[in-house]
Amino acid sequence: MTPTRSLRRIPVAAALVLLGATACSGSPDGPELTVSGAYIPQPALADMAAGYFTVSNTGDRDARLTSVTSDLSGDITLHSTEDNRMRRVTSFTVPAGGRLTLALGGNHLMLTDLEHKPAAGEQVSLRLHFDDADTIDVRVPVKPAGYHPGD
Ligand SMILES: [Cu+2]
Repeated sequence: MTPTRSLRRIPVAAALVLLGATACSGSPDGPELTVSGAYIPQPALADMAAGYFTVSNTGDRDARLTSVTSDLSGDITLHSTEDNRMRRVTSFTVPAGGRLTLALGGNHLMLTDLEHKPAAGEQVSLRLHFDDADTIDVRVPVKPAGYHPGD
Protein backbone atom coordinates (compact mmCIF):
# COMPACT_ATOMS: atom_id res chain seq x y z
CA MET A 1 0.00 0.00 0.00
CA THR A 2 2.94 2.30 -0.55
CA PRO A 3 1.18 4.48 -3.20
CA THR A 4 -1.69 5.31 -0.84
CA ARG A 5 0.63 6.29 1.94
CA SER A 6 2.67 8.66 -0.21
CA LEU A 7 -0.47 10.28 -1.63
CA ARG A 8 -1.68 11.01 1.87
CA ARG A 9 1.58 12.65 2.75
CA ILE A 10 1.54 15.13 -0.10
CA PRO A 11 -1.16 17.45 1.26
CA VAL A 12 0.55 17.64 4.65
CA ALA A 13 3.87 18.53 3.09
CA ALA A 14 2.21 21.14 0.85
CA ALA A 15 0.46 22.71 3.83
CA LEU A 16 3.71 22.98 5.74
CA VAL A 17 5.37 24.70 2.78
CA LEU A 18 2.49 27.17 2.53
CA LEU A 19 2.62 27.98 6.23
CA GLY A 20 6.35 28.58 5.98
CA ALA A 21 5.90 30.85 2.98
CA THR A 22 3.26 32.92 4.77
CA ALA A 23 5.39 33.36 7.86
CA CYS A 24 8.35 34.62 5.80
CA SER A 25 6.48 36.69 3.23
CA GLY A 26 7.58 40.05 4.63
CA SER A 27 4.09 41.55 4.73
CA PRO A 28 3.57 41.91 8.46
CA ASP A 29 0.18 41.29 9.95
CA GLY A 30 -1.53 44.25 11.53
CA PRO A 31 -3.94 47.09 10.85
CA GLU A 32 -4.32 48.35 7.25
CA LEU A 33 -5.93 51.78 7.51
CA THR A 34 -7.46 54.20 5.02
CA VAL A 35 -9.28 57.45 5.74
CA SER A 36 -12.26 58.62 3.68
CA GLY A 37 -15.04 61.19 3.71
CA ALA A 38 -13.23 63.68 5.92
CA TYR A 39 -14.69 67.16 6.35
CA ILE A 40 -14.92 70.04 8.78
CA PRO A 41 -18.15 72.06 8.81
CA GLN A 42 -17.55 75.81 8.71
CA PRO A 43 -17.96 76.65 12.37
CA ALA A 44 -20.44 79.14 13.78
CA LEU A 45 -17.99 80.19 16.48
CA ALA A 46 -14.51 81.56 15.89
CA ASP A 47 -12.84 79.34 18.44
CA MET A 48 -14.35 75.89 18.04
CA ALA A 49 -14.87 73.47 15.16
CA ALA A 50 -15.77 69.82 14.69
CA GLY A 51 -14.23 67.22 12.39
CA TYR A 52 -15.63 64.05 10.83
CA PHE A 53 -14.18 61.13 8.85
CA THR A 54 -14.22 57.37 8.47
CA VAL A 55 -11.23 55.11 9.08
CA SER A 56 -11.45 51.67 7.45
CA ASN A 57 -9.28 48.76 8.60
CA THR A 58 -8.76 45.93 6.11
CA GLY A 59 -6.04 44.43 8.30
CA ASP A 60 -6.29 41.58 10.74
CA ARG A 61 -5.74 43.52 13.95
CA ASP A 62 -7.56 46.38 15.68
CA ALA A 63 -5.96 49.83 15.70
CA ARG A 64 -6.60 52.66 18.11
CA LEU A 65 -6.81 56.30 17.12
CA THR A 66 -5.19 58.03 20.06
CA SER A 67 -4.87 61.66 18.93
CA VAL A 68 -5.15 64.09 16.03
CA THR A 69 -2.93 67.12 15.43
CA SER A 70 -3.21 70.05 13.03
CA ASP A 71 -1.74 73.46 12.26
CA LEU A 72 -5.25 74.87 12.57
CA SER A 73 -5.80 73.88 16.18
CA GLY A 74 -3.60 73.68 19.23
CA ASP A 75 -6.05 71.43 20.98
CA ILE A 76 -7.91 68.59 19.29
CA THR A 77 -9.83 66.15 21.43
CA LEU A 78 -11.79 62.98 20.67
CA HIS A 79 -15.44 63.05 21.67
CA SER A 80 -18.22 60.51 21.70
CA THR A 81 -21.90 61.42 21.99
CA GLU A 82 -24.32 59.55 24.22
CA ASP A 83 -27.86 60.73 24.93
CA ASN A 84 -27.06 64.05 23.20
CA ARG A 85 -24.18 64.67 25.57
CA MET A 86 -20.58 64.86 24.45
CA ARG A 87 -17.95 63.02 26.38
CA ARG A 88 -14.22 63.25 25.90
CA VAL A 89 -12.56 59.87 25.26
CA THR A 90 -8.88 58.93 25.16
CA SER A 91 -9.06 56.78 22.01
CA PHE A 92 -11.31 55.26 19.36
CA THR A 93 -10.93 51.66 18.21
CA VAL A 94 -10.76 50.88 14.48
CA PRO A 95 -11.78 47.21 14.49
CA ALA A 96 -10.00 44.68 12.27
CA GLY A 97 -12.10 44.18 9.14
CA GLY A 98 -14.34 47.09 10.16
CA ARG A 99 -14.42 50.84 10.44
CA LEU A 100 -14.50 53.75 12.81
CA THR A 101 -17.04 56.41 11.85
CA LEU A 102 -16.98 59.98 13.08
CA ALA A 103 -20.24 61.62 12.04
CA LEU A 104 -22.68 64.37 12.97
CA GLY A 105 -24.43 63.47 16.22
CA GLY A 106 -21.94 60.75 17.11
CA ASN A 107 -18.19 60.40 17.50
CA HIS A 108 -16.34 63.53 16.41
CA LEU A 109 -13.21 65.61 16.71
CA MET A 110 -13.40 68.82 18.68
CA LEU A 111 -10.95 71.48 17.54
CA THR A 112 -10.38 74.39 19.90
CA ASP A 113 -7.69 77.06 20.27
CA LEU A 114 -8.02 77.75 16.52
CA GLU A 115 -5.38 79.66 14.59
CA HIS A 116 -8.18 81.27 12.60
CA LYS A 117 -11.82 80.63 11.81
CA PRO A 118 -11.88 78.14 8.89
CA ALA A 119 -14.04 79.14 5.91
CA ALA A 120 -15.87 76.89 3.44
CA GLY A 121 -13.61 75.94 0.54
CA GLU A 122 -10.48 75.95 2.68
CA GLN A 123 -8.36 72.84 3.17
CA VAL A 124 -7.11 71.85 6.61
CA SER A 125 -4.44 69.22 7.19
CA LEU A 126 -4.98 66.71 9.96
CA ARG A 127 -2.49 64.13 11.20
CA LEU A 128 -4.02 61.02 12.73
CA HIS A 129 -1.95 59.19 15.34
CA PHE A 130 -2.48 55.51 16.14
CA ASP A 131 -0.96 53.44 18.91
CA ASP A 132 -0.02 50.55 16.62
CA ALA A 133 -0.07 51.87 13.05
CA ASP A 134 1.67 54.61 11.09
CA THR A 135 0.34 58.16 11.29
CA ILE A 136 -1.95 59.22 8.44
CA ASP A 137 -2.02 62.75 7.01
CA VAL A 138 -5.31 63.91 5.51
CA ARG A 139 -6.27 67.06 3.62
CA VAL A 140 -9.70 67.92 4.91
CA PRO A 141 -12.10 70.27 3.09
CA VAL A 142 -14.07 72.82 5.07
CA LYS A 143 -17.74 72.51 4.08
CA PRO A 144 -20.50 75.11 4.42
CA ALA A 145 -22.34 75.10 7.74
CA GLY A 146 -25.21 72.62 7.62
CA TYR A 147 -23.45 70.36 5.11
CA HIS A 148 -24.38 66.68 5.29
CA PRO A 149 -22.36 63.97 3.52
CA GLY A 150 -24.21 62.94 0.38
CA ASP A 151 -25.67 66.41 -0.22
CU1 LIG B 1 -17.52 67.54 21.19
